[in-house]
Amino acid sequence: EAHKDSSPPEYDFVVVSNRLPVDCTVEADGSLTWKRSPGGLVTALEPVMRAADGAWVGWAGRPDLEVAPFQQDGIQIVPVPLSSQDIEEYYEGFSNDTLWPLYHDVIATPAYHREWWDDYVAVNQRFADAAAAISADGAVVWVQDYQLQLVPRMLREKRPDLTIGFFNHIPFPPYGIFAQLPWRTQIIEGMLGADVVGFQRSSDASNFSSAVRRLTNHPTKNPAIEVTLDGQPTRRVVAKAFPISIDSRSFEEMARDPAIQQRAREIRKGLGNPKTVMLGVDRLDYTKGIRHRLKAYGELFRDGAIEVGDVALIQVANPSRERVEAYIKLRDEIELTVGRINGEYSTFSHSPVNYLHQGFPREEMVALYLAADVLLVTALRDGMNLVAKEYVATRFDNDGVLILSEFAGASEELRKAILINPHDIDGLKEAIMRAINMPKVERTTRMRSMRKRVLEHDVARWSNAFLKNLAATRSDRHRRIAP
Ligand code: GDG
Repeated sequence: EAHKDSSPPEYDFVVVSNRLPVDCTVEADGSLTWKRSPGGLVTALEPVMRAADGAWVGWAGRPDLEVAPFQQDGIQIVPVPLSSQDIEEYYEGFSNDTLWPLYHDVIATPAYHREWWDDYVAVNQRFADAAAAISADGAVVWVQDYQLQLVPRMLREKRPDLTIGFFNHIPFPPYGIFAQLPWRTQIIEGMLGADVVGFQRSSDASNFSSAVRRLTNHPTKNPAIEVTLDGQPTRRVVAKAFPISIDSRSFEEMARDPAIQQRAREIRKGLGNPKTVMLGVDRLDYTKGIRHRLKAYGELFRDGAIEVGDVALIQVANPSRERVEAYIKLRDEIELTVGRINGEYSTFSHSPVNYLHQGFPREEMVALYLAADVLLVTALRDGMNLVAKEYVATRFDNDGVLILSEFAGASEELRKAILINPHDIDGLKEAIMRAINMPKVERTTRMRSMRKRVLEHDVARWSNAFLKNLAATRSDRHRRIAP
């Protein structure tokens, strides 16, 4: 589309997220190159972007980087700069050391610092301004996740013509926990700037509605919230669940690639072809229950229920938030535990745990999923958990056993997994033994049913459902202005 040179270009569909869907590398000569980061969200939104003249607003992942907007693979990229202080206060601080633990049932203690909050407000305003500046009249703007909860309201104040969506990728906590937040009312009012507020599970949506009832005078009637001003209703917000998913077909396609299947065999061979390969794939995060998993696993060796050589666990712990104190401590604890288990039960040729504090290419991840007889998802709290869905999508052979925490959003859909409470170590041990010994017929029945769900409910279906609800609120709004 042609734009006048004097005015900034305007877009009909704008996505706003903390991170852009591209990664930047600085070349030897100092120039920047950009590579698309292959997340499900980009894959799902790409067709929408192409069809609707779309732009993506977000941070490029490096401090103090001022880059002009550019086009990448048909998506207009609009970088928002963050200073090292913003990274410390808005990102590592308020987002990842206040909101993240608070929203995950205070598994770690949230830190409350007024300077962090001030910077969170300032950075949210920067994102809102950037989105407001490039949105066409009546555009649809979709804001993503907990780092940007104030953006919907800030945008609406500047641009009442916009249709605004917000999706929270992580859980929304019960009011008794949320109430700790000194800025709880501002957060709620910030999110209510959106026309549709989406969550992973219906319990997250109802926790949000309770917080609205406790903190504001806006009447709620699920899933609607009537936002009032001086007691007069002004507009209607819809708060409901839209469980996110993955680009299921692309995982299945990769799994059908003979080179990746060969790689899966090599991985098993490298482990000494044990009877059972178990796998964990997580960002190294205290919400993922990695310690609980290791505890159960280690005890099974101690009990003599499993033996080294017969069973091997691959634990991929993708480095994450490495400057936040709780993550530094967690890494030490996990590595101590892994060292103890291996020290105790390794032989010269085999180790119980193959621990990898590394990230891998997607092809390697798919090979790992194919190589694993059992996938362990033991999150103490997780918005959805895409790893569980990726494992299922990969297993076109209808084999493999998923052990899945009840506290991950995915457990609402993947009912045929072995569902566990990760706090119950004995229960977890039983689940592991059951997975190891599960007959092939049962594995197939369960995997088939889970695959049906994941292949039908993919990420495109998720974004379509959200955007359809968003479009419906727009027509509703027009009706209400001119009945
Ligand atoms: C948040 C919510 C919600 C991991 N290691 C590697 C790698 N990964 C990929 C996985 C998966 C993604 O990262 C992780 O997604 P999860 O959903 O499991 O967890 P979070 O990062 O905590 O995501 C979560 C999600 O947002 C979406 O709404 O489900 O609940 O916490 O795709 O495959 N990918 C590659 N190498 C790795 O080493 N290539």
